[in-house]
Amino acid sequence: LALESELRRALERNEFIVYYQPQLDVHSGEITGMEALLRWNHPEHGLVPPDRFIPIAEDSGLILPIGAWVLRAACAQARTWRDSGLLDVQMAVNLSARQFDQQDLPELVASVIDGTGLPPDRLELELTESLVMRDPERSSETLSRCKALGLKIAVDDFGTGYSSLAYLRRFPIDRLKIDRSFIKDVVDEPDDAAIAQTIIAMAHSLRLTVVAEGVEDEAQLRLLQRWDCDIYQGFLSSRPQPADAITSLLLGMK
Ligand code: G
Ligand code: G
Ligand code: NA
Ligand code: MN
Repeated sequence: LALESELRRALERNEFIVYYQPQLDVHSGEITGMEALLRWNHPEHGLVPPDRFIPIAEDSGLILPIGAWVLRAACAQARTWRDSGLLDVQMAVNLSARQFDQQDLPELVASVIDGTGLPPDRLELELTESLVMRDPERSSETLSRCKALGLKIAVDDFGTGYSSLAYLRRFPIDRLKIDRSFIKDVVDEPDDAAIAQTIIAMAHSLRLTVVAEGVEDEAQLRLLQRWDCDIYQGFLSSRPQPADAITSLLLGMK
């Protein structure tokens, strides 16, 4: 309960901050997107990672105002980068279960898109595989209503939820993110390599793009190139960083 009231205060006091992690084309190395990742800049404890407070925010319902804040902040930042001519790519924002269950989610997203002036196709919503599969009928309907706004849908942590790709394809999704647990040992574990390679091939045959998460070294990247994965994300390229640091990075690339 203490943490819950602290979270409520954190929102009022503007203690949340969005970090951004670039997503890159596996072959060209070009930045093709950014993932928005929430942090809490606690006045005493410093930077608090999301696993430490999102579950409490989720249980208390505070994830709704917090999530709306993240969505607005990330879209506004994407618009700023776009207007400055520094970067015009997709901004990926994570949604939790409570947000996905929100009846008026499409209206909220529409109001953020309108309010920030970000072109709708520059926004991507990330939902975990297990969340999408929890209530397939309902998910399908919610996803369709969101897609009608013109945005993109990515299925996060793919491979951990035991759903078949063929089944998942019935949903209006654009992209799969291979969970980083498969990428971690992809060089040394033949089973993980087989899984990753199979996900990539099957996703492509279903016209989905594939993002590999948690890429930390060159050997992993070389395999992803060989298997023709589309996009990667991970410490090899960049850790999640505040907007200012990303802006410097982009300026340095000009
Ligand atoms: O940034 P980090 O790797 O520590 O993120 C840990 C977990 O928190 C990931 O599962 C990520 O999807 C989740 N997460 C990060 N930012 C957000 C957010 O804004 N909303 C939600 N619902 N989850 C987030
Ligand atoms: O569940 P989700 O995919 O949203 O989680 C993203 C999380 O993965 C973030 O907390 C981010 O900090 C973390 N992350 C991003 N790149 C890497 C990486 O290369 N290695 C590891 N171990 N974690 C990463
Ligand atoms: Na994610
Ligand atoms: Mn993930």
